[in-house]
Amino acid sequence: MTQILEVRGMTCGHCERAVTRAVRAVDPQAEVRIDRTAHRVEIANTQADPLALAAAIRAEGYEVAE
Ligand SMILES: [Cu+2]
Repeated sequence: MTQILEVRGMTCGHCERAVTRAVRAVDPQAEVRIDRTAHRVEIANTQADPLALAAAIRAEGYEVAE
């Protein structure tokens, strides 16, 4: 399944990598595509709990819309 999250606070490639790492820590098989200007994080090929993914991204210091 594919999940789309709205994530605020990503300003550069480092942020994108931090978010990608956080997602992969929850689900190593997840495919992550990020458009930071659109605040869009697409997580494909995942069975992970959306709340767990959001929590991992928040733990890196980014804001995830409900
Ligand atoms: Cu950054």
